Amino acid sequence: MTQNVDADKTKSRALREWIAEIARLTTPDRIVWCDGSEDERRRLTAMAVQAGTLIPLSQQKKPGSFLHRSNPNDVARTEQLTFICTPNKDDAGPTNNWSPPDETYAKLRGWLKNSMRGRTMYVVPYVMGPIGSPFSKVGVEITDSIYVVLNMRIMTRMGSAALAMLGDSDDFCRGVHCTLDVNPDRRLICHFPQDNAIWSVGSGYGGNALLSKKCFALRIASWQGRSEGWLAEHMLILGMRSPSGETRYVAAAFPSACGKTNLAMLTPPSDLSGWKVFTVGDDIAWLRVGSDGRLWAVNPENGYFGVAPGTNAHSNPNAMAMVGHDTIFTNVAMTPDGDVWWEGMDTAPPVNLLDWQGRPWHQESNDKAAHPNSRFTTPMTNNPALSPHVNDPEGVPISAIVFGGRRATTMPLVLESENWAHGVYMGATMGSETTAAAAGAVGVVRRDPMAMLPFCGYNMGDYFAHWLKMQSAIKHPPRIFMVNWFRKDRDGKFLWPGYGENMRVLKWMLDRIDGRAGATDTPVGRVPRLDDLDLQGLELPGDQLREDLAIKKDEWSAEIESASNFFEKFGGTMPPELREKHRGLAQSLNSAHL
Ligand code: OXD
Ligand code: MN
Repeated sequence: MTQNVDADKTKSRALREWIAEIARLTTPDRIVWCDGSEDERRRLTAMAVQAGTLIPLSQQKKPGSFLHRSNPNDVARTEQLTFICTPNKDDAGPTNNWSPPDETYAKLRGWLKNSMRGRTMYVVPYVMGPIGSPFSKVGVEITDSIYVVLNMRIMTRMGSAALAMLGDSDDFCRGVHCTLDVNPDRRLICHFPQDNAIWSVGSGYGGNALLSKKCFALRIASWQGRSEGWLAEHMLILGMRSPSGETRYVAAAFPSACGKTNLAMLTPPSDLSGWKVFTVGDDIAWLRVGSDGRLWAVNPENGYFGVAPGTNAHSNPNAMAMVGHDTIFTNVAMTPDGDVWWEGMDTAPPVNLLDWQGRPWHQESNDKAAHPNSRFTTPMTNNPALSPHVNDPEGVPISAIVFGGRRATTMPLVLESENWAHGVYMGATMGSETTAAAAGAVGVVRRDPMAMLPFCGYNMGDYFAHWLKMQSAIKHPPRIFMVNWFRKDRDGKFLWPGYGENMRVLKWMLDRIDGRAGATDTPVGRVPRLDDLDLQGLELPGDQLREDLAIKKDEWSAEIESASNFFEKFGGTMPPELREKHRGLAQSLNSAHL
């Protein structure tokens, strides 16, 4: 057993000491430092195939790609087992699970004692953000899972570049991950923001185990953002190039599995000729105020961990192209000729399919062939719509912020805020129906402010205050909008075609910002009239669109009531400015004739 960490691995004494400390606790048979090389990828992949962790797919149909089947008890994020462990309970706030740091460390240390005996400990250094950017941050994840190492290699800038960036510094996020026996009774995802540390035990699922993603880039980074004056958000970033060649950028927050990856790499309808969308990021944005007084965004990630079901040549042609090679699929179905399949792929399920658990599957079966939260992990360089500015050290300037949820009623297709504070109010009160990305009931409306409910690493009342405070630093703030692609008619049919057609809504936003498009004022925000939207070539009955844009008093009264109850949870930490906005809105709604 190697417990002495070679000085030649890193110049950072703090890193060497921490690795040695975790090795003393977990007593692995060997320690492997990951360098991120191609050679290493080949070696680890061969080992994962040998161990049955990865199943090779057909090299003709899906070159360089593999299938992983997880333990069936470990297929989604487990919010009830996710904790913010701050010394003071109030710092975690009423929407996070909290446990005291000392007690939690002691419990986890107990579970981890000798947990890597007979196993390999991988040390995975990684950078979040473009290499060389002053905004990028280093993390190191210790893990006993090859699947995690290979996914981290896709999702982050992993290996020697991270150690070079760290140098002799002690400033890195310390992530300890151990799968143990994948037992839900010994599963916990714990964050210690005051120590820049994460301990995740008992799960191999991406959102729990790839510690760079939700754990570091959102929960820990949101805490750091508050003290350093920036924002870590659950947002995609896209660029829209107009026919005249100008590119503008939008950052958009949606809860998990609401089509963020689709929107981030949208293909505009042919009727909007000359427009093109570029992806900067599909899940996370780090936003800072530039010296020009605008808000600038970087995508800290290097790949996509997207939901497979529903992805097809219509909903996301770019994603279909990018998962065609060098991709790790998790919990999708497998065809007899070594290809993958999932519900909503738009091809009939092939015969002799194996379901996500490797069992024979028949069309008559009541069970899904692919798990509803099955995923692909793909390098961003596979994306045909990748922005040429994705590695720009300063990021890209943001013209609009969009909040969105999955709502069958109430929320119109699009709503424009009056100003920053109103936009923050919209984000703070947003709600969405739950999806399969987290364990638990699907389809229940819950408040999910800024789509950050499961990801904010501190008290959300303070988080709202931080958002409001950012206004004074942003001289040229982006305009804030709310969208809903999911409103339904009385028969349960979607009112808006969605996918590529969403470009029409994004275009309206840019036209609003430039003063080219109209809108009508309502007590809850500005809404386009039918002829304010560019609808050329879209066959959509006027009544249907009118219904999609309607603000209904009874629905909004219920919405305001539900937001009031949510605000109550925060007591004194809820900023008075938001309470004031809420009261004003309730009053104007009351007196309006809608
Ligand atoms: C994700 C999620 O995986 O939000 O991005 O759950
Ligand atoms: Mn997400």
